[in-house]
Amino acid sequence: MDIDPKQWLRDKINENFLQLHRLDEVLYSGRTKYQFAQVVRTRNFGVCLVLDGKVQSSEKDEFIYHEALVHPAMLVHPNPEVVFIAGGGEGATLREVFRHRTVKRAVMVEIDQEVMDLSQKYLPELSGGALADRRTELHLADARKFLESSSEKYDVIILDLPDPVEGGPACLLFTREFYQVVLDHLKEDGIVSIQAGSASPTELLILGAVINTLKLVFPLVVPYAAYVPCYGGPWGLCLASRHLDPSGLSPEQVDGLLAGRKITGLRFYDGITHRNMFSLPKYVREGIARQKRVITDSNPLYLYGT
Ligand code: SPD
Repeated sequence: MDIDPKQWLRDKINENFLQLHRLDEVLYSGRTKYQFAQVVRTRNFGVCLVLDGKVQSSEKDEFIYHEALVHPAMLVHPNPEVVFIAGGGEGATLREVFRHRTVKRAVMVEIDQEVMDLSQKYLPELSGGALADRRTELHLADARKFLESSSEKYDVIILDLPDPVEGGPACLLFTREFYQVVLDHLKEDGIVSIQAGSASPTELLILGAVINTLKLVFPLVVPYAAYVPCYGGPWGLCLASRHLDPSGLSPEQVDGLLAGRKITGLRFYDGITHRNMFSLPKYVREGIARQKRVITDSNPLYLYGT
């Protein structure tokens, strides 16, 4: 097959595995201050934001990732009022956070103004107006430096980051030192939700290492996964807290909690989906248990190949 780069976007999953998206149009392509950004219209997934060659959000399936990242943490928290989001420049994580009417304030810290501008220009429906919500407090900054320089504590912290691509802006947001900063900024009942890399059988290094690293800092770490087609496979997520564990909630309990918060309009997440996400397949449980790697500032872990 001809893979003319003008006609195909290559998302390099690893050195031996490319995911190709047929392109209808390149809407933007250029370097921001922090990363290489593209906005493309693909035949299969519609408009996509691509950072350092990796699809971050697609028009057609972004709801899966963003609902999966946000709602388990928000629902298991008894009363999430103040939420912190690291990254999430498209505004879709913020959109999902505001489905919870308990939220009084959402502090979002995104490093890359150009990513936010591109998302607003080409994918405005992802934020759905959430960036202009009066409860939104937006900061253009490095999320780690922001937290390190503040003493505020949050009910829920959501790390909506790109993969730890070498030279990219997220590498030091996957380390033990950063996770300690996150714990220090969680209230007693607080919980953090983290995008934690692929959950495909051949790609479990990052997920396993993130879990090992979180376990050095947090009393309770609960991994789960959702299949996100535009990421090329099942995607790993993690919840970490002092004592909140949503993994045992039954479908009826989850649906009851959603109804109690008057949340409607979800396309992915409900009680049955919750049970599915927290029932990791055997190969994932065994694969992450085999990983011994821990991620530190002095020994960071980079995504294999970019
Ligand atoms: N391999 C792509 C993983 C992308 C995870 N971050 C997505 C950010 C979307 N808000």
